[in-house]
Amino acid sequence: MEIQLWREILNPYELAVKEVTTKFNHLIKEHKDKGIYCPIERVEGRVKTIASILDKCQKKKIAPERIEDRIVDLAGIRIICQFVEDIDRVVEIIRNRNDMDVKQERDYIRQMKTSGYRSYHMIIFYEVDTLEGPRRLQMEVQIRTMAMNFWATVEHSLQYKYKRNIPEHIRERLLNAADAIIVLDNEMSNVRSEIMDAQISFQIQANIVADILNNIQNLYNVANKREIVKIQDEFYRIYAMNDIEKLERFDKQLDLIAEGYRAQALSDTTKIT
Ligand code: 0O2
Repeated sequence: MEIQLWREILNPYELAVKEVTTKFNHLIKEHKDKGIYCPIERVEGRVKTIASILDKCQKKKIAPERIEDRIVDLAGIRIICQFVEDIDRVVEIIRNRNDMDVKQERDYIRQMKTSGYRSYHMIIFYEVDTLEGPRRLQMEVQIRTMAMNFWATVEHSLQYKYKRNIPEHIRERLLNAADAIIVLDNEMSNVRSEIMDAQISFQIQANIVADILNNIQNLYNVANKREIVKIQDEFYRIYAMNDIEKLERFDKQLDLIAEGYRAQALSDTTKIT
């Protein structure tokens, strides 16, 4: 097939990967802004390489005109979670989205592959707008924990190195490692709520500090220098106390000060007119 033709085929898939990755990244941001725990740690996306497509066509005897129909992972999204429990929440999020239509689900977590591979797979339909009009494309979404991802990445490299014929002694080691990953994920699940609490309060604190700094920056335009220096010193003093409630109170006080300046500016304008 001509290179140009490959481009034409893969172009809409590139758009789909970009759009879906952006949407999930935005979801992470929305959680952060609201100071709530996000079940998605990070998102990756890729369009399958031509070499890998050719490889799959050969292996599965797929005719070139059936590529888009038979190869469901031309566009692939990988969602990495911190904890196994997060995976079900992400699956639910995807099932409930209006812009993604689930065609198939495969749970390789409850039913691990013989290789030791674990991950939750969803094939979805996703529509993109192209010059030629809307295109409804298939995409594969792989959802897994960071630990599962570590295992799969290493195993994938070994499969590549040994051309899918990994020697028996290495395969055995990989299976042992897969068992260790299950233990690790379970252990992390046991401290999940502790870790979540810590991460949420860290995020809330980061949001408050960002708000305070924003307020101080705005005050530079209206307040006098001496007052700003006083406010800044007060902020550093409270920040050093490591007390989120005190920071929150200080943030509210700053809101009131800013509000006072706004009211004053408004009455000054009314007086002039
Ligand atoms: P690549 O290079 O990642 O794109 P099927 O005939 O449908 O049962 P298929 O199409 O391979 O078989 O689907 P499956 O089994 O759901 O696997 C789809 C993808 O999951 C693979 O894509 C891999 O990315 C990943 N995967 C599946 N099994 C394994 C495994 O044992 N180890 C690792 N590391 N990844 C796995 P590709 O196209 O095979 O590979």
